[in-house]
Amino acid sequence: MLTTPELVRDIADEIREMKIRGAGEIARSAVQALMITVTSSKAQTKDDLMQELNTTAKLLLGTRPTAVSLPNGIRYVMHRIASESPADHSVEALRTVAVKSAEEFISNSRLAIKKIGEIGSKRIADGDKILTHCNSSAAIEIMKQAWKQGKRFDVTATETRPRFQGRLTARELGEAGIPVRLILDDAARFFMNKIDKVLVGADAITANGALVNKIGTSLIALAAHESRSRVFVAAETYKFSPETMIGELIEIEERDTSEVIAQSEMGRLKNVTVRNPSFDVTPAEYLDLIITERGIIPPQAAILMIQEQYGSIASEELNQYHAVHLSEQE
Ligand code: RI2
Repeated sequence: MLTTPELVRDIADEIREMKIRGAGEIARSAVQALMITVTSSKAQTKDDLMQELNTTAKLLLGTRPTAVSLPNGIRYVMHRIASESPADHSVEALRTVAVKSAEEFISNSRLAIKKIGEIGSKRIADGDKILTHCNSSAAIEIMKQAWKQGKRFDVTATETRPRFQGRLTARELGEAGIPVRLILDDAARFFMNKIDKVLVGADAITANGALVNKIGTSLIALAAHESRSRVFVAAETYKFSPETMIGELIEIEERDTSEVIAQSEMGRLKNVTVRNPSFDVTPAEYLDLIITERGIIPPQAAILMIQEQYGSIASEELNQYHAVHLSEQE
């Protein structure tokens, strides 16, 4: 039987190694890790329990830097603890609040995907030609619900190098009965003039309505813009970044170069360096709309969504979790 820190470390390792992946799933797993910390802690005082929670939070925040769902999930639980567990409450009361809010985040985030499916499927029409990139559970839910409603369309899925998440998408849609064409990432523009709608997920939405998503998304959006194909983003509201409202930039994760080229082959190349950014930024003007569980918004309304959700959280608190994040990176 693993001890709690080991279980939590396992979750952190699996997120880092992308055994657990997808912006929504890493947030749910991070919140699950907070819950494991609380339920198996032997702490007798609130201070000790908070210290353990902060250690877990730091560990998780240092795993993957781009998807803001992860810090937002952690913030959700920590904020609830701070606001619903006043100083005179017992350590047990703190435990109860932490578990309740973690369970709430996990179940709300799953419900959000279903709701996005419901709302977004209305924007899929019979006969549509859809292109998707990477492997987004929210985008897939839209297509699956539209298909279940009897709409008939086909999907072009990019393979999504270097980790080929597009194959997962192709398999899942194919198993749902949806016809899928799997293509090289580089073929996106070749097919774009036949595409009606590009539908992608999100790792982060910034205050100015830009989309941070899997590397290659911005090129696809550019090709869509040229062909006048629509670009739809499926994003739960916890993918919106409050830090960007107070001037922070989203950090783009750069993964190991061995994902691009084997070390042995690299060793034979002279004067060559390799770069492997995992995400890129698509400006708001290349996006048509963002489908959230609370409705469809134009990307320019992202700031309103952030203000509505985080208006009650003081900027010191946002800074506090950002500081935890940064100190972990050093
Ligand atoms: P859902 C993925 O990141 C992709 O960038 C995808 O678009 C995004 O998460 C959202 O996925 P990665 O973990 O939350 O494969 O919609 O790097 O499932």
